[in-house]
Amino acid sequence: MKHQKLPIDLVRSALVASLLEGDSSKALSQTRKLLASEADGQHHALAALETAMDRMGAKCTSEQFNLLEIMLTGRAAMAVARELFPQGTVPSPRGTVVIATPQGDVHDLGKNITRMVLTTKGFRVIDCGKDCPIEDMVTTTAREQAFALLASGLISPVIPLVRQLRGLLHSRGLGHVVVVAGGAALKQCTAEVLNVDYVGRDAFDAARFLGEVSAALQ
Ligand code: B12
Repeated sequence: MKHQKLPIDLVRSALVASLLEGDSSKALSQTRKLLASEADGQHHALAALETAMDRMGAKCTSEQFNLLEIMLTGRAAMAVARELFPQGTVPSPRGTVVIATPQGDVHDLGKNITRMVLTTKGFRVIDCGKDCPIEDMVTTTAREQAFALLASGLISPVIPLVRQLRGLLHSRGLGHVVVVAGGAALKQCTAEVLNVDYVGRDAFDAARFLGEVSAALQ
C-alpha cells in the first residue's frame, strides 16, 4: 500500500486528542498512519502517548478524578503501546516494579490503573494480581529484580500486612527495594505508620516518585 506524506504534527495532535477521548480505534488508526509515514513515526507516536498521559495526570488529581475517563484513556494508551511494541517488546528504560493488592483485598481497579499508567511511563510492571499473599509479592520482587514493590490497599484489614513488607524484604536480602503504598485505605495513613518509603496519592503521583527513584539509581 502506498502512503502519502502526512502533516505529521496534525496526526500527532489528533492522536493526543483520541487518547484523551479514550477512543482506542481512532488512536490505533492514527498510530498506524504515523508508523507508515516517512518520518520517524514511532518517535511521534511515543511523544503523543507521553503528552496524553501527562495531560491526564494533570487532570486526575486525588481530589478530582473521573474513573471512566482514565480507564478509557488507559485502555487506548495500552492499545497504542502494544501497536508500537508488539509481543511484549515494550521498552522499560525506567526499570522493573512489582504491584499487587495484598491478601484479603479483592479491589483491583486502582491497581490496574496504576499498572497502566506506570507501563505507559516506561516501567516494566509485574502484576501479582489481587488477594495476593505478601510472601508471593516479595518472592516476585526477588525473582524479577524489581527496584520497587507497590501495594494497593482499599480495605483497612490490609494495613498490618503492608507494615510487614519491609521486614520480609530485609529477611530476603532485599532491604534496598523501595516500598510504595496506595489505594483508598492506605493513602489515609502516613509512610511511617505503614512502614513504607512513600504513600502515593494517585497513579500519577506514584509514577513521578518512581521516576525520581529510577533516575537516582541510574
Ligand atoms: C468498587 C468497589 C468494590 C468492588 C471492587 C471491584 C474491583 N474489581 O476492584 C467490589 C464490589 C468487589 C467491592 C467489594 C468490597 N468492598 Co468495596 N468498594 C468499592 C468502591 C465503591 C470503589 C473502589 C474503587 O475501585 N475506586 C476507584 C479506584 C480507581 O480508586 P483507587 O483504588 O483508590 O485507586 C486510585 C488511587 O488510590 C491509586 N492507587 C490505587 N492503588 C495504588 C497503589 C499504589 C502503590 C499507588 C501509589 C497508588 C494506587 O491509583 C488509582 C488511580 O489514581 C469503594 C468506595 C470508594 N469510594 O473508594 C468501596 C470500598 C473500598 N469497599 C469497601 C468494602 C468494605 C468492601 C467489602 C468488604 C464489602 C463487603 N462487605 O463485602 C468488599 C471487599 C471484599 C474484599 N475482601 O476485598 C470499603 C472499605 C472500607 C475500609 N476502609 O475497610 C469502601 C471504602 C466502601 C465504604 N465506604 O465502606 N468493593
